[in-house]
Amino acid sequence: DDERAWWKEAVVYQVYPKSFDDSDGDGVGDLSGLVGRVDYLDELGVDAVWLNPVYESPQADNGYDIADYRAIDDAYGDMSDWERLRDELHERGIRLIMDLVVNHTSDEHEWFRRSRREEGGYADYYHWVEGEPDEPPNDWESVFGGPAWTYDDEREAWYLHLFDEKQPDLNWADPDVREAVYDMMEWWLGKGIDGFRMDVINLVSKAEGYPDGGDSGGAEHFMNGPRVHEYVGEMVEEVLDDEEVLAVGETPGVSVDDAREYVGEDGDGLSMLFQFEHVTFDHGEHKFDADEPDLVEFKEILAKWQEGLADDGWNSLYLNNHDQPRMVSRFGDDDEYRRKSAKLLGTLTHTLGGTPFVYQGEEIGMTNSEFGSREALRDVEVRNYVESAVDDEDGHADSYEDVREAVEAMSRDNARTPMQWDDGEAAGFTDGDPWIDANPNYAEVNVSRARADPDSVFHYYRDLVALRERDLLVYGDFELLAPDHPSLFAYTRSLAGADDEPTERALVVLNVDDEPTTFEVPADVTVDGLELALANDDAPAVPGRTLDLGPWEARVYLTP
Ligand code: TEU
Repeated sequence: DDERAWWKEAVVYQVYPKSFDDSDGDGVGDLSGLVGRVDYLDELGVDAVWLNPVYESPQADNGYDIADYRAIDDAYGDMSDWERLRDELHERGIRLIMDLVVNHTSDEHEWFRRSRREEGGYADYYHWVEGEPDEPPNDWESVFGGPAWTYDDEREAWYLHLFDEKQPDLNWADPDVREAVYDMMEWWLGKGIDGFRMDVINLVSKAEGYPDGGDSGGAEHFMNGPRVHEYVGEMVEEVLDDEEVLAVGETPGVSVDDAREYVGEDGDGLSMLFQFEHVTFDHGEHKFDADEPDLVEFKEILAKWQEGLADDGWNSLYLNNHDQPRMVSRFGDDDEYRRKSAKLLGTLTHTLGGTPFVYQGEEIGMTNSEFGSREALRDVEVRNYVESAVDDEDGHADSYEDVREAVEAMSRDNARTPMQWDDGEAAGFTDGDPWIDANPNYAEVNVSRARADPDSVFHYYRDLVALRERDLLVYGDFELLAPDHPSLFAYTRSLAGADDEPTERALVVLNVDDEPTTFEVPADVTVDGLELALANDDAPAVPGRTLDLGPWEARVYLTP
């Protein structure tokens, strides 16, 4: 579907409020702090903000455990602060996308309280299974480790939680649950939001009878489950049938074919998905057993998604978010070539087809941090992992030191260290004690310094965001060049005119390596008419047929 839409032409900025800006000195980021930074987002030039959860929550999973969907958690401020944020963003033409977390609630949600007491109408709001207190109903595993079931003494039954035990899964088979979710979504749309990012929306349907999963941990019985398209399609029909409203589904484990069922012409009607293939291919047994990412495989995956959704559906483009390590550490070079590789990776996400998502701090080349002791860790996922690896009888490690490198490489806490505003205490994030330590490199890596340096990642990102004004980069066809080249990521984009002849062309060349690379442009790629639009190094204004690229050099050539 080649229809235009604002969310196809947008660059979206993801704000993790807990770590963005703390205005009241309690060490936790808040909405007022974010309001004070809206001009910064405007200067970057982004078109929309995706705000991670700010709803009432006991913070077992940093707000992905919601106790009241219609209340702002005190830690972030109140509803008037939220309305001020909405108005400040809208005044600058920046849209606001809220996080929708409806696969599960907090166990402190009123619904769960009533459900465990089997109070009228709420008894089936969650997945309850009778049984002996020492024998879970099946072998499903939680994403955060351990069994996906907890025995509740009050109701004397097991309840399902694909994540933490404080995040009981809602039972979407109960039509009252679906109606309650749709009512809440309508309520937020009524407050003037511009869309939703839907947390693990492809997990909401669980196979009847909860059959054992064997070595998949149960995933085949709840990932893209039996009624998922009935539910998502109904949600779109009931609440989201307005093209102007962005609906981005977070869908771990989907293939391109699965994706089309959610976003394709004949699909459920979502706008786009966050798929995970390019951010899990380097995992071993699990994320804390990861290898160096292989570029050829990385290119293959991204090209597959470019081609796979080219004519049916739409891609999101991201290398970073609050669940992933910092891209410059994972896919770039966070040492000698930090800034250059950060610009190269930003060039990739802003010149592929789809909607680029910039995660807070990515635009100044923030890197992974250090977690010298397990006490420095905050995230439930990594704390559970360290406990299972080090403390448990059958754990594979003798001490934290044995797992520290893997933890520092992949922990979600890497993405949650405070946004680095300046070289003051705690990187200017808070006047108090930050809830998580700032990255030790904040004196060098911070917004204030980046703003003052015309050669910074920040100013390069402003140029990238401006470059996205070109339909060529938003809607153009993608073709990967040199697929087997071990260090070069090169591709063309082209926009055909009425006669199907390309009227606008782009050639993007990225040297993903700290060694120089020479690229012979394939004979069937036309270089005349191309001019340099953006580069992270000195580069010839027009491309020859042989391009000599320095370490981590990125160039965007296009027809003006
Ligand atoms: O993440 C879903 C999810 O699958 C990720 O947790 C990912 O699988 C994991 O980090 C990889 O090890 C969403 C939210 O983005 C995440 O922050 C929440 O923790 C999770 O759902 C539960 O709400």
